[in-house]
Amino acid sequence: MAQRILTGIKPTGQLTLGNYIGVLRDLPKMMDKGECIFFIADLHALTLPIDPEVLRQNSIDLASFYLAAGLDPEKVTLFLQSSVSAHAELNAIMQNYLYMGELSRMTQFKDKSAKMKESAIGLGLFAYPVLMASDIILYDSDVVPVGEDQIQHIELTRDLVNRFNNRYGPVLKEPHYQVRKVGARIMSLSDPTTKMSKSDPKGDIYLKDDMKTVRKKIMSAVTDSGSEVKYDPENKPGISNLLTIYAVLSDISIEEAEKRFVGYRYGDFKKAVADVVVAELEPFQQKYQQIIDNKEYEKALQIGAKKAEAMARPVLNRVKKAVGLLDI
Ligand code: AQP
Repeated sequence: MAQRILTGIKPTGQLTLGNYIGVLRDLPKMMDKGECIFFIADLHALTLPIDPEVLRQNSIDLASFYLAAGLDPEKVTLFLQSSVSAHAELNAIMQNYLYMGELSRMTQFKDKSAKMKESAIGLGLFAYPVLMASDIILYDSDVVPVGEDQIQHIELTRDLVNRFNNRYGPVLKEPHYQVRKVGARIMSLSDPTTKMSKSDPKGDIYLKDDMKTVRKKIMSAVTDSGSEVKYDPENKPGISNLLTIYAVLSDISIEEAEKRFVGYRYGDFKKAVADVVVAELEPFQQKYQQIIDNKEYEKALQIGAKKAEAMARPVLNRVKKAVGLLDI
């Protein structure tokens, strides 16, 4: 059987250049490497307060961005998580095999909950990795392409699979994560020591930003003292982040990018970075707009939900049988 490649993105906000470089840009290349299962993690988006209309719009945008990146809906399975009820059903089972202690150690939970009053932290935010593990397990996924921040959740999924299989026999498939060597963690342009994140608007480049705004944001990105364009994330986080963006979008190595900018002043270097970002985003946005105008996402999501349901149901049934749930 071809390997199964699965990834999801939450429609919590407008997609950033971080989401694009970390995951989205690579997805079309995977269509020939295995069976691709890509979804909009809309149930996950409910783990933090979100306006219903904003969630609807974000989900449409995200589906359209997936397609604009070059995915062929006939070749991949593209769907809304909430359209396939097996995700929630498997979650209800799997929540019994992950424990409070390990969930409370998840960095993403600690970061997100640290900004909230305890009385406002929903159970869904705490139990987020259970649903994420269920998403992955449900398709017998082999490979999960993610940005660096999601590695911990995949490791936890692997722990869950081993724990479950030790108890019930070889029921679940063990997934592996796949992260980019360069660009797995694009940093904020205003604070290059923190991750560029769609729910934290400072320092983001949004995939929907107009090109003038993109250029302005890059030209005013925080850089470092000194004048050399050199990759040194510890001492030059701002320049290193811009070099990373340039290298990935130009399909060259960091070393090659460094060589191109020997003797450049920061201002001229930033202009070159802005040029490659604009050259990438402008046609991407045009495709996105065409998909939105023709509502191409609707049919793609309908076909995808049916295909996903057909893949998920047998795995769910296998798990139900293993734990002793009757099938009458
Ligand atoms: N800055 C980033 N650099 C590289 N990859 C990134 N990803 C996110 N930010 C960066 C990767 O994008 C995928 C989608 O992530 P998600 O929507 O499931 O949530 P996330 O990881 O929490 O991403 P955000 O943008 O930070 O969302 P919010 O602000 O809603 O929490 C993942 O594979 C992620 O690693």
